[in-house]
Amino acid sequence: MKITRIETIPFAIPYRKALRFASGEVGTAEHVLVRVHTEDGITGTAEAPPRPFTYGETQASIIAVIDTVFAPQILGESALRREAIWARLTRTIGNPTAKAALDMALWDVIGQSLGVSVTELLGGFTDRMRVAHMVGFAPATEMVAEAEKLRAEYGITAFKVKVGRRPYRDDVEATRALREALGEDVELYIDGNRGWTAAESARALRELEDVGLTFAEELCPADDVLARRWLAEHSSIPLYADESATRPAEVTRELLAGAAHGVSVKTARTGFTQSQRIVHQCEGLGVDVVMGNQIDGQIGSLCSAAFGAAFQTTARRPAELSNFLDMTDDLLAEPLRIENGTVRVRPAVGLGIEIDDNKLKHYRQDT
Ligand code: MUC
Ligand code: MG
Repeated sequence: MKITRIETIPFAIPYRKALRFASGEVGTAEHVLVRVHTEDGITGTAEAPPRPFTYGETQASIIAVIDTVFAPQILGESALRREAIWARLTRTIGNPTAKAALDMALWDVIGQSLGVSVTELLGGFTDRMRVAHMVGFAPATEMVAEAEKLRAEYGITAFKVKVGRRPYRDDVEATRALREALGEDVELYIDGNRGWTAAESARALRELEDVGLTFAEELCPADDVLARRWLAEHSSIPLYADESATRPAEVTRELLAGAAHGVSVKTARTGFTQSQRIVHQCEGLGVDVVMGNQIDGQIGSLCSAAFGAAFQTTARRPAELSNFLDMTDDLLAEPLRIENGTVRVRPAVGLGIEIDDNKLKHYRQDT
């Protein structure tokens, strides 16, 4: 199962409505399709979403690092030697979504070669994931209308509310409006993308105490080390680490620092190999996880669902899998569907990613 060729294809698909949050916004999915070809004719597929505001990667940097640094290190190697491949990739620091896409494409190759799905290969806990939807910045009435529409059309009953604006009271009002409109049965949690200071976060959390939030994610920057610890000690709502905990070592640091009570796992940045390590690390420590969203397209959401369904710990709570719904189109031949608030894992070998060639031709930017 020698790796013979690696393709990196830039493509751009516009969103109907941009997703806005404290660290940036995404109005076009300018992603990279990564394909790993092997000598037996098997091709593994994944996508890398550049998020410069979170990881410093761009579409051009992802293509450059894969083509010029990673591909020469792994061409000719067996796709089964994931650990050897990982050891080579991690000689280079950073570039998380480039590494993750390669890793997921390798798992796709292995699943196809064994005739099993990646979910079964990883653990096979279940065949579906409940869905949580991220609601981006907008006037409160629009945020409420979006959540109501997603509940009515797709049966989604868990929502992550983007916060981190100034003044923080705007976000408190929007979150409260969502609770009032959606009722007590809906799950709500918030994500600040490092937009507030610890003091602002503490005031906002206090004012949101009666809103019944499940948890609050990344309210202030990871570099505010003591302030985050102080916040975690004083918060009655559990705090989750997202962009501060993108590697097992960072997970350890955030948890031992007392800065977080739970961890967001994103396959877009830790692939399946590193995500699995983080999940087991959290299980061993008795720390909860949530399957997060890197503003993934359908391919990335399918990968995230395939991983989340593999483990009891990740399948326990709704996964953020629905923001592709705001894209005008996608590359999958058979679109990903959300029904009754759930995504079903594809009953296919590998990841079950089949690309629509006409769509790829239309959206790719390199021809
Ligand atoms: C999230 O959970 O933060 C926004 C920025 C990013 O890195 O991911 C998204 C969603
Ligand atoms: Mg987040």
